[in-house]
Amino acid sequence: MLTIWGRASSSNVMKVLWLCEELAIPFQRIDAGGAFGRTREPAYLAMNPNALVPTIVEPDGFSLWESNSILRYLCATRPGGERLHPPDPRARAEAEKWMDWQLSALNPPMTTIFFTYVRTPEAERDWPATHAARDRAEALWGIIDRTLEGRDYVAGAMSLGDIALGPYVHRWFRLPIQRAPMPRLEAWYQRLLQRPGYARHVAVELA
Ligand SMILES: N[C@@H](CCC(=O)N[C@@H](CS)C(=O)NCC(=O)O)C(=O)O
Repeated sequence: MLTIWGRASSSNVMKVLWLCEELAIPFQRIDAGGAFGRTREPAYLAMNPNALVPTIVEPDGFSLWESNSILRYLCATRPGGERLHPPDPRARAEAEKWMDWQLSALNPPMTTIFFTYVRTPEAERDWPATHAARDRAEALWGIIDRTLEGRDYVAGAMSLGDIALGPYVHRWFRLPIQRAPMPRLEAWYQRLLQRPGYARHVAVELA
């Protein structure tokens, strides 16, 4: 059976758990990272020298880190994966650009906002940085809102693009921040909430 190392509160672990549910992939999860530690133990570092989660391990010992690479790998190796990661080069690229954009553009401001409200004691919060990050994130969510004009999912059909972005849109709508109205973004979030894997693993209390 597939092993997933990583605490369930990690956005990057959530993506993998959600995909496993979408594709009915059996797995066992082992808590690691954050308060659970373990990521600096030699055995973990041998699998993932970044000391981050998630890491997956196949029964034959093959291991892989970097959540979006894990999503691609699971789609390539499990039945039904092509449904969420189509072989057609253009359809695939449409989804992959959102995966790269999540890592490079969206992740930095969303991490700043999330850490301020959820992981940083009030006295230590950096408000100028948080306000700048909120502004930046709002501009980025505006890009998604406009992309969703006339489509249900970011690449047209449901894809790994939606899975990579899903944890962050939940945080965007749950954090106690100001948000410009974005009806298509809200409708997409509501659509994701209908998916059992998203509801179970991603749309959880912020921690
Ligand atoms: N780009 C990496 C980032 C991994 C990452 O930053 N993971 C965070 C949790 S979301 C982590 O391990 N933080 C340290 C910890 O939990 O101990 C990925 O997508 O997998």
